[in-house]
Amino acid sequence: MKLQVEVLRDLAARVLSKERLKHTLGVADWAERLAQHHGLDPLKARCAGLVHDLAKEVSLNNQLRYARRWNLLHYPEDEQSPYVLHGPVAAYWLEHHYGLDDPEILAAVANHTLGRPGMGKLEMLIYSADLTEPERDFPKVDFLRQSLYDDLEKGTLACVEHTLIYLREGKRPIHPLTQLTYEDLRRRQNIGTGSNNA
Ligand code: DGI
Ligand code: FE
Ligand code: FE
Repeated sequence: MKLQVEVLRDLAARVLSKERLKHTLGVADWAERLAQHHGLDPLKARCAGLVHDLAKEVSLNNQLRYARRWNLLHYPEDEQSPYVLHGPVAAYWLEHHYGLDDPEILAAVANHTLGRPGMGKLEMLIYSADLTEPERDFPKVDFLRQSLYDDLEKGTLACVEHTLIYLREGKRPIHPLTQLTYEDLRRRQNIGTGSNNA
């Protein structure tokens, strides 16, 4: 399937509320800019940004129903915190019902909320751009934006670390994939620097 930005933008505009669309367009712009800066494919980044939250406004009950039907439940926490399912549900729908066949975009959409160990560059980009798009406003957001601009891997690690702290402070359960993503990114960066104190 040829990637057509206008078609995906229209799709997002059709299924999302005004507020969520604004966020979505912010993610798409910021992801595209970061992709250009880091030598990644800006078109893929924009497309992934445009569709990442496509299932976000489906009721949680229906997200759970789809996730069961499509075998997307892998952890008990998926059912305990079903709002983490909108990425995998959107990716499955885009692949099987919409014909989107780019594996990097599908992975970036599926893993944009929790990450996963072994994330590729586009997955990191969408995970991080989602947290730091221009509409986001929290004390550390400018620091995270600059980190991402300086170094995508280090910036993504800082984003996952921020999410872990935010969840802990709010006494919310940490999904195993968030923890595993954090440990994986730390390990990869230690290997990159030759350090062995993981
Ligand atoms: O869909 P968005 O709001 O744009 O952003 P998102 O897909 O990153 O979802 C953000 C929500 O996901 C936010 O409320 C925190 C939550 N989240 C991310 N990682 C975890 C998590 N929630 C729990 N309980 N555990 C996690 O590890
Ligand atoms: Fe999301
Ligand atoms: Fe989002």
